[in-house]
Amino acid sequence: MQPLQNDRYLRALLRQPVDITPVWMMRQAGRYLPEYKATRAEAGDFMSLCKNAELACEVTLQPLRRFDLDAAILFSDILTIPDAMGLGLYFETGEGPKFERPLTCMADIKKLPVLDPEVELGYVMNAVRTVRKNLNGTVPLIGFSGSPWTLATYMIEGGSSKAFTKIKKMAFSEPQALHLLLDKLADSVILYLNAQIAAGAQSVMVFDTWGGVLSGRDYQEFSLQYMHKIVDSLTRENDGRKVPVTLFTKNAGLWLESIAATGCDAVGLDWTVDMADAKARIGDKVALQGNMDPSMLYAPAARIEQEVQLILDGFGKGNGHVFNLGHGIHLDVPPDNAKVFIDAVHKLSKPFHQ
Ligand code: 1CP
Repeated sequence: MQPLQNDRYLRALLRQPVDITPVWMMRQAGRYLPEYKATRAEAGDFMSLCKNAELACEVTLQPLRRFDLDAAILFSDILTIPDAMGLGLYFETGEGPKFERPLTCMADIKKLPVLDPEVELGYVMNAVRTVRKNLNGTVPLIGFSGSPWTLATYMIEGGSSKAFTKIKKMAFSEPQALHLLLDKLADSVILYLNAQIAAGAQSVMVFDTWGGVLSGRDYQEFSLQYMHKIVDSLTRENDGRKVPVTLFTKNAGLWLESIAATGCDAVGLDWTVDMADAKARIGDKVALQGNMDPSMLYAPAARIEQEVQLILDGFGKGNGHVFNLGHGIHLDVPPDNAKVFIDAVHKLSKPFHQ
């Protein structure tokens, strides 16, 4: 395996010095890129794209050909685990992911199989190996999973949700059923992420997109507790290098201290958090990833650059900042605006590392 040429991203996650602030974008491979749409059309449907290692590798690399990104993220989806558990994932045009057989009760949850990710999710590991080979040591590869809570929302709601009434009904009237599900999911996520690390992922991130719809107490009980278990059970070193772990809960600004206390290396921040405030609260324990509002990418170049400067000023001097958007890039953003953003981070961050 080639030695890593650009390790800024891994160094920043471990709060080590870097020359400029590393940057990548959540959902950097995807529908805002015309070349993605072309490859997706070639693959047929979305899951066929995920299951084809060559095409998954191609779309992983597409944003890196356009932009000066400091990391690649594996092209896949968080819903691979529920799909492998047999829930029947499908996509309806314009409506997002859906399950043919959502979970409704304890009996459904008891029947869920324990996954062997090397078998049922072997296609993900093949994609990791193919991407690592093709990256050829240029930048590190990020592996990822959904959090148990976020995966459970899709498995119980049967797809995307706004009010999360079905899963909350289970949480508050049949908590032992939901805890059994979350426990099974946490075990699967641990095996899944450790398999990605063994296959070559150089850092891993847990996406808890929906943890922020809970009260503080319920967040601890139904989401953070399980992410804590995951952090405790991951392989933290591979090939002589640390494998940093990032936890991202959207809308979790009130709970940063407890997220940092899990022992993760980095906390992902959405744009509702003030960077200077987050640094003062947890910057001595973890690295911070974020946090420009993805809608800022609709603005003129000068406004994007101004916002990058404000966030860099907020973090200030010191180690431990990975620049990112506060959530995924929107699908109608002009790719040139993403380039303005990425170049601005590199150009404007130099003085903070002298
Ligand atoms: O039609 C298509 O091309 C499908 C759109 C799409 C894409 C491009 C889906 C379906 N997933 C993905 C890729 C994806 N999903 C990545 C790729 C790597 C990257 O470039 O970042 C990642 C990391 C994800 C993770 C993901 N999927 C999350 C967590 C992160 C987040 O953005 O909050 C979630 C919640 C999903 C579920 C999902 N899968 C797809 C869609 C459209 C959704 C969101 C549905 C919803 O809003 O509820």
